[in-house]
Amino acid sequence: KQSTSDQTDHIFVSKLPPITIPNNIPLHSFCFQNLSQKSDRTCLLVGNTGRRYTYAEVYQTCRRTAAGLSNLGVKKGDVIMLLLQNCAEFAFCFMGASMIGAVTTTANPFLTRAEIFKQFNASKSKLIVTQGQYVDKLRDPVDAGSNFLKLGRDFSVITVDEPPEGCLPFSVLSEADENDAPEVEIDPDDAVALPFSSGTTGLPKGVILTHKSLITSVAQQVDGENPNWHVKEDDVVLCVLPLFHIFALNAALLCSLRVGAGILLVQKFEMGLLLELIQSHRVSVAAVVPPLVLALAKNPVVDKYDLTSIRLVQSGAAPLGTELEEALLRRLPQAVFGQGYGMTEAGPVLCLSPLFAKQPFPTKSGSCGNVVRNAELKVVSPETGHSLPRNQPGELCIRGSQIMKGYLNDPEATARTIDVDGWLHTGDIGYIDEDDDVFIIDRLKELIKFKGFQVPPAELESLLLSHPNIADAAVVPQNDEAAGEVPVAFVVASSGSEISGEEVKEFVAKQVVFYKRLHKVHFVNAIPKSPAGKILRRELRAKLNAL
Ligand code: 4UU
Repeated sequence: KQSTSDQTDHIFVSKLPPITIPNNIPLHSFCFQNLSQKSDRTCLLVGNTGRRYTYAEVYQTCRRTAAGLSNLGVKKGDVIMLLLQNCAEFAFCFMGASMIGAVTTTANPFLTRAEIFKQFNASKSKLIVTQGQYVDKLRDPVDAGSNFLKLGRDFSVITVDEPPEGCLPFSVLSEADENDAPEVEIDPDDAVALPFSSGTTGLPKGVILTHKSLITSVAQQVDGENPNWHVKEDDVVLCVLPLFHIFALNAALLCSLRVGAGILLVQKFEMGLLLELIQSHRVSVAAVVPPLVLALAKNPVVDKYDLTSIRLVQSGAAPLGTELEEALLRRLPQAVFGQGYGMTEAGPVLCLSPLFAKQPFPTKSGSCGNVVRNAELKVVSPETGHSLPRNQPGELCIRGSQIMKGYLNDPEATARTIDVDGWLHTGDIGYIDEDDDVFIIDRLKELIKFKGFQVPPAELESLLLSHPNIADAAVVPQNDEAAGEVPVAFVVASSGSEISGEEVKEFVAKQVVFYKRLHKVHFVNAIPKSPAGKILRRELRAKLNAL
């Protein structure tokens, strides 16, 4: 991207004063700082087993895991893949890897085998930590370009439960001698996390988040005299959103570790069980996505449970309507409700409701919050590239030490996203009003969000084009009550071929994780494109709305 700065740059910052952020230390040191003050407190509480780990136990197990990873040959700069539902071992591996300067790439265990290995190969992962039930997907040799990879021969698989044949038990990590972990020098700009995101365009890419980025993001939320996300050590934070996504990783795990709060790990979303756990463990803080707000606000079973312990609810990852917010507050009148606005590449948090602060500021319903402290926000006109004053919608851009270092092995995509002045372009259209409240009103980028999950149209389009009976295709979002958005396809059949909408849907469904499945297929004669060959997505979305 070219520079978008000019003499009259409109730059917005937080009302909260800037703070000093210790982002020159490694992430694990930051999260476990002041360990002696919290060592006996509950750190992780595993919902499905009831098992509790204190901060001292978690720290020690992370150190053992660091040694165990090192014993398996993982070195500084190497990548490990976590293919896990929420569990304590996720935290042990993530922090253990950090301790030896290794990097964690996180993936949804529901991904198909092809999706998993695309990420595995792109990230050059050395090993996979998963659950026994997913190992079959990892078994047959996979084509990694020129050579075939085979489980046990070319990469190790460690399972957190009973290891199937050829896999290692988790004890190889958790029961290693913590003194075996090598001492490594960690630079603040070294990578620590490598989540995958399609960003504003194209296929999923590795997002390099460094020690400095994640420390900065966490500090922007929970540090300072007036923390913006005022979670305290006597809070019990609900972690039901998947830790493989940046929202839960950052808001539920890293922020909670920093402040010394308890983290309730919920393995999978099941309403009755979730409510039971919230009630019995007196959950006080919850990070949620709009579909979960919908369930909490509308499901009659909620009335059977005592949820009065909840004091803070943060919704993020997708837009939330004001009606739903009001419905939730009728159910949880004692709670403070607000939004967080994040993006994997942004480190992830850009905006946070000022209602979550220790000394809160008022805000408006429907706003995704105010820009976080120690960061700059600007709104850029997609037409002119100039920054805009208040109340004028444009592309939201953010600058600060929290943003990603770049995409893995993709300097072009990095340059398209972070401009020469260091501004990260989000692809979201929004504005900032006279009270600093930020509103997101549209998406400039291709991305589709199904219940907060990323659905990259480019990935589905390339799959569709691989079908012999499909000549051209475009995938766009259609609004959906329950999911927010669902992917639908416009397809041009090859001349003389016959293919039904059902066949197209099934062809895709077999190859992708459930949330990327097509909900509808429209056959057309041609896909509208710009002279440069870009799909005119706006036109297709308008066509959908007119149907
Ligand atoms: C409208 O969704 C995320 C991260 C969310 C997050 C993280 C930490 C929220 C709060 C928090 O504390 O990341 P991605 O990369 O999966 O998707 C990013 C995109 C955004 O660019 C935007 O289009 O998801 C959409 N999005 C939202 N849209 C994220 N939050 C919001 C929101 N309202 N509050």
